[in-house]
Amino acid sequence: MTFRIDQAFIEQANGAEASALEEDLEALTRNLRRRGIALAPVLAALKQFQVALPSWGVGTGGTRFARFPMAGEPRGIYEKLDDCATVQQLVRATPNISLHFPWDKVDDSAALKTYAQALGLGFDAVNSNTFQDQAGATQSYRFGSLTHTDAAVRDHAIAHNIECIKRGAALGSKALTVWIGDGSNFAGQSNLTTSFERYLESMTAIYAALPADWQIFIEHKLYEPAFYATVIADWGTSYAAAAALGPKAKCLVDLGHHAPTVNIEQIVARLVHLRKLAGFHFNDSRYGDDDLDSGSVDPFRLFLVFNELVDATARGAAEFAPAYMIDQSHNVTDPIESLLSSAVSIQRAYAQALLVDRAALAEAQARNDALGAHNILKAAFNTDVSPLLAEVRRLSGGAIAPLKTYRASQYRHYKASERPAAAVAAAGIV
Ligand SMILES: [Mn+2]
Repeated sequence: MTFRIDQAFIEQANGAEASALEEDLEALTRNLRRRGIALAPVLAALKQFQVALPSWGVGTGGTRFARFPMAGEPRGIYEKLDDCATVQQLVRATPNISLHFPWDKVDDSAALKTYAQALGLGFDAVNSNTFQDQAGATQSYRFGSLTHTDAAVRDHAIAHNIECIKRGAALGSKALTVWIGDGSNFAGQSNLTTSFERYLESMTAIYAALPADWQIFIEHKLYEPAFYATVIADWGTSYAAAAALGPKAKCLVDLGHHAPTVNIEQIVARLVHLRKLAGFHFNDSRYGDDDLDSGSVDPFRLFLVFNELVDATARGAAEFAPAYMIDQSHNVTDPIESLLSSAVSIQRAYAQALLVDRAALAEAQARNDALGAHNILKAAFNTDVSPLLAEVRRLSGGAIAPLKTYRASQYRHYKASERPAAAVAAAGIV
């Protein structure tokens, strides 16, 4: 018997929160009305918002040093889907799951799809993995994959990516995300030009295998595991590759994959302008690719990213349909709790961005009123939108207080006895 949180339990928990929510929502509605902001369109936009969950995010992550497993962790893709469904049940904004192959490989894709559908889940972009060797592999990625000097290794990596497309197509996915760890640890180790040329050649072969309605997302990352030079290190290289490949290729922005002081919202603006923004891997960081919970370190930056996205939508930017996904490593928390709170943080940044008075902002910018313009952004950022987010969850059947309701359900306690410890697949830090 698999424990699931009963919908009646959520309704009951909501009952205890309802009157406080009503009061807070009334106060916020009055506040927004004074500022000339209508609630209905904001609520409607929030109801539409979805961010995908990473299958590997429901397991305890790890660092380069260690992983500290917790009781009740999912032991395979079916149990991962159970946990993702629990997140979705409580927040109602995460109905799609992003799989990672071969970690989530199954023999029967149809059975997996049916199981997911029964839980109300679908599948987002699938991710390939050529940054580690799998048991029994005939080629090694020690010195690279799609950019390897040996054509046999490149072909092996290309074949894996094409297999990911086929597996994803069987599940209803529409995109392949490619991140490679290829690069060099020593100056002189690789030729900086030819390694990129080999990447383009390999990606061209993968691109040719995309179904008509598929896209390929190129994920760049500044460094790690290649600490001297990474082949796809920045958005410029990613854009060059996407432009060379064709219209189905776009650039994916993982918030942690930049130098600490880089202006990510400006990169977002550039990719929107170039019609090449694929979407996001959301997380937060303080030093590098820390994969911390979204909005936990710098919620203002997350807001500024969403400000660009809402601005692009308001302007009717062409070919603009970014995919949103969480990509985090949960080292010291219950992963479900981190995903619940991260999904809410991402929605919060979006809601705040929806409150920006764009006409007033454009006017202030035209007048070169620097502080006036800044204060318009700050007024939106400083608005506590918690009641709005709770109301959207309540209207969709979710929990007014997701974390509190999750803890009260004792979900993890039940899973600890249902899922005796077993060897768990490696954590994903990409
Ligand atoms: Mn990522």
